[in-house]
This record gives sequence, C-alpha cells and structure tokens, in this order.
Amino acid sequence: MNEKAQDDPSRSGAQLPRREWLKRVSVAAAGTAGVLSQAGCNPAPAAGGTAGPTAGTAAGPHAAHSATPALARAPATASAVNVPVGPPPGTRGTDLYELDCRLLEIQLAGTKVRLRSYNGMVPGPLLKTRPGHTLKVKLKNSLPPYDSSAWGGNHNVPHHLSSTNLHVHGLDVAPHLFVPVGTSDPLARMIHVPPGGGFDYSFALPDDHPPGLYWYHPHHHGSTAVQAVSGMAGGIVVYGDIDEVPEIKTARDIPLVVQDIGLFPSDDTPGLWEYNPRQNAIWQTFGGKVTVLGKDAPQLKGGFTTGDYALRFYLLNSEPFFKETHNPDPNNATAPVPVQLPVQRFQLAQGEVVRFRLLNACSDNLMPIVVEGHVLQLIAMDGVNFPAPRAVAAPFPGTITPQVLLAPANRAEFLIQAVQRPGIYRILQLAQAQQFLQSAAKVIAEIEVTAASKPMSLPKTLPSQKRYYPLIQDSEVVARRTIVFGGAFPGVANPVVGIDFLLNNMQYQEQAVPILTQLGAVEEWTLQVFGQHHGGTEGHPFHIHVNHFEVVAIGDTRLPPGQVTLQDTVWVPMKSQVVVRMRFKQFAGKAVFHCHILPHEDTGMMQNFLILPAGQLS
Ligand SMILES: [Cu+2]
Repeated sequence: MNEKAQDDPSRSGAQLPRREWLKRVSVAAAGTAGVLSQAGCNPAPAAGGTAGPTAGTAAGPHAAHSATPALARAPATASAVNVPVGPPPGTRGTDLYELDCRLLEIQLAGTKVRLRSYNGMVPGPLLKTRPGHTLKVKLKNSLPPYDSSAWGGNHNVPHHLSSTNLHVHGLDVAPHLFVPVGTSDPLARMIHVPPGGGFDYSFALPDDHPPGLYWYHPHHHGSTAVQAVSGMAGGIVVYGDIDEVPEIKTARDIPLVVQDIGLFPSDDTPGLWEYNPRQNAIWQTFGGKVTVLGKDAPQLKGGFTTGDYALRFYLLNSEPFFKETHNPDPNNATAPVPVQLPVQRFQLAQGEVVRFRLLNACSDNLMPIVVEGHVLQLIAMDGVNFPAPRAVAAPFPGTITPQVLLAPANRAEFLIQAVQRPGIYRILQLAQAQQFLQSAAKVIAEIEVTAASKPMSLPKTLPSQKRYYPLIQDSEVVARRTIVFGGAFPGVANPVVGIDFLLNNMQYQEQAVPILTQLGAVEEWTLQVFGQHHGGTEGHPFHIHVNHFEVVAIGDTRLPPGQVTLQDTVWVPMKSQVVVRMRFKQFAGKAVFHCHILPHEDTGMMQNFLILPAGQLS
C-alpha cells in the first residue's frame, strides 16, 4: 500500500482546484428547458427536419399539439426492451440466479463495441425476489486476464480491471463486500473474484423488506468504474404488498434502466471501441491525450478517465438514445459534444395508468427528470414507497425544475396517467452543470398518447413500509457526524491518477475503519460540499450500504415530514449540504459509504464503517 501521503494536511487547498479550470470554459446555464434546440445538441435527422421546439417549450404542455418532433424508431413495449417483467420465479423462498461476467461484442448505433456484461446482456438480467426470500447469486468471472504488473500497489489507482465482486445496491441485507460475508473484522479484505474464479452469494431478505426497485453492480475497489461503465449493471425487483394495490396491480410495469457506456478506440483491434485502459494509463480531459506516470503516451488511444470519454453512449434498456464525444476545443474540454439519437416510444391510451421504474445506473450522470405534459405520481425512491403517491406537476415551459432528481444509483418509481390529449410527450433529462462535465439535455424515451381510451384510476394510499416508518423522531438521534466531500487537482495523494477525491480529507483505506456505530443507534449525518478552497468543484452523490437514510434537509431547508424520502443515495449539490438520518436496524458488520460517481469512488472517495452489535459502544 502506497499511502504515505494520506494524512498530509498541507494538500488541502494547496493545489489548483478544478474550479479554476472550470472558470476557463463557458458554462451554460444549468437545466435550460428547450436546450435541445440549441447548437450542438441536435435531435436525430429522423425527427423530420425541425430541431425541436422553440426554446422554452421543451418541458411544457405544447407536446400535445405536436410541437415535439417524434424521435421514436418504433413503438416499444416492456417485452421489447429486453427487461422481463412479472412475478418472481422463486419457489420455497429461494430465488437462484447465475451471473457470468464476460465480454460482449455488439454494435451500438453502428459502432462496433466490446463491452463487459452479465450473461452477455446489457443491462444484466432482471433479478426478482420477495421479502422473506433468500436471493442466491452464483457469480462467475469469465473476463479475460488483465495485466496489472505495472501497478505500484496504491489501492486508489485503478487496477486488476478484470477482478470483480457483487453488490446488491439498496437491499437491506447483511454487509457483503468483505470476506467473510457479514464480517465485523476491521481488517477484513474486500471480496476479490479473479478471472476464472467465482463466488456464491446468499442474501436473506427480512420479512419486512420494502418491495421496489433495487439493482446490482460490481464493487471491487479499483475496477468498479471500468466494469460498470462498460455494461455491468442490472435491476433487482422485490415484489410485495405494493404490487397488490388494485390501481398498481392493473398498471403495466415498465422498467427503465439507463446506463452510460464509456469508450475509446481499442489499442489492439482496429475498428473496435472499448474501455480497457492499460495499467497506469490516464486519459487527460484537458489536452485530449493519454499519459502514463506523467509522460505522454501517444501509442495509447485510451486511458482511465474520471468522466470524459472519446465516445460515450447512453442506453435505455440496452438501446442507445444519446451519445457524446470528447470536445476537441481546448476551451470547451468539459463540454462533451452531444448527439440525440432516435428513442423508444411507449404507447398509452388516454386515461391509462402505467408504472415506470426508472434506474439511473450511469457511472456519473446526474439526471433531472421531466415527463412532458404529465403529472408524475412519485410512489417510491430507492425502493421504499411513500405512505401515499406524491403528485409532481410538469414544470412550466422555460423553467428548469425537474419532477424528480436522480443521482447516479437513484431509482424513482412513479405512475403516469396519460392525459386526454393525443400526442407525443417526451421523458427528458434536463441539462445540468452540477458536475465536472456538463450534461446536455437528453430525450430518454417518448410516450405516445393514442386516440384510444382506457379509464384507470390512481391509488390514494400505499402500504406502510414498517421497516422504515414511522419516521425517526428528533429525540432518537444519539450521534451526529459530518462528512465532507473534497479533493484537489492536480492530485497529491494520488499522483498516478493526477487528482485527489477525498472524504473528510482521506483517501480510501481498505483496512481502516474511521467510523464505529452499533445496532439500534440512530445517527444524523451532515453531508457537505464546500467551495473551491476545499476542492468542492462539483456535486457528489452520497451512498451508504446496509440501511436506507431519511433525507431530512437539503441546503438550509428542513423538509416537512410529508416530503421526507427514504433513500440509499442522495445528491449533495455544490457549495451546499444535505442532512440525513438513519437507524442501524438489524445487520452488524463492516461496510462502506462512498461517492457514487464511480471513478471518484475507485480513486479514493470511499470510507469503511463498522456496525457493532448493540451495547458494544458506550
Ligand atoms: Cu464524487
């Protein structure tokens, strides 16, 4: 372990923060509705000649009057999007799956790509289970060997890119990153499944586990980002009482799995795109080149990147809907060149209610979501449903307010009741400038409201999820902590990568446990991103394993109980803070919390914590 620079306080604020770089580029206003019509973001030619609605109407009700050009290639149905829906296959309380990690060569929008996959599918197969069931996963690693012989041993430098393990994100089950599963040994090492290896996981869900959308992805420190951004992620649906609500039971259940796929031209195979950086090769966003240990490496076409790729596709249920390329303009290096692609279209009859389950499985893209012309009836975040649907009206034209904000790893489950005006309505990701890279507005999919009518109704209440309700009372909080997201550019603690990503001024240490808590404890954590003198150059999504938290305050605003959400991941905006509360309910052991921008996590923005049995801390 090469971590001697770990605790050097002099690096805080001593380096040129990335904010300085950001100042040198023209940063567009975040989330401008109608941005799809702006230069550099052209809907596909299939749209029929017009480049989109006039600025200010993208998120408005005008779609019903066909102001929105159709982008769809063909009507899509749940069965056409490679994500099966329906009840889980399990019997006798066990749901068994095999996940084989292997390469996959396919074409994305005419580009030949080599991806990493589960079972040759991107996204991986949808896993289905129920409260009280045991979800068993036989993980097999068929990825080819990867040469890390040049790795210097710093855990926070990407390495062993073909080694893997499995995290079931958001499931309220025993900690499962370290060996043996459920261990409370502070020195326990992370599960490492090398090429040719395997690991049998068994996740026992509590009887009161909230039913909803969860997901899985690799979590081997040093290879998580590379594997996830080349395809390795999939959904998990826990079925339960919410599926028996009559208005929900009769609604079509449509998963929407959004992934980003980062690519460079292959160093070995002409005409092929992949993300397989050589050990210590780093992609330099500024300059658009590859370096190895600080020296230019013009023989290499790609390197590990903290966000910018030569080419990045965005997929919905395996089909590309958007792509970006590295911006060669040195003054705009943090604004990838966006191209809208044709999208899938879902047909709804007027008055029909459908249930969408939207997963942001992107490695690092914050997604402010709008469904044009429709009230979004939010029923759950991160798998835990509210006591009743929360109606979020579509924003007025020209405003930038999303109906739901999805950080990387967040899930939103919502009902849409088709309006009484036939037309094409878009499901949009608004533009945002909360990150190192600007994220252009994207059409994710379209809803076509047809001439047919299918009157359905919306539920007034939803089952109470007793594992998380009633909410935590002020008097129950026994400990308060502060977690600060920070960093420095150029990096001091992590010179190989060239940038530091820190939590409470530390890089990740596999065998350190900075935070101890115990079962039964209720804690309040304040999550902060400061200004540039603390390296706060962008927002970060906080994610913690094992237990969900209540989001009780955003910025200076304390949320009323009716607006509190249970989440396992939350976006912490630039120069702001978020306050969360959590109860360590059932499972003891060593676990982690981290930034869910995966290249940040892999290069150090993660910490361990240990949940001890009750009564072991006084
Ligand atoms: Cu981050």
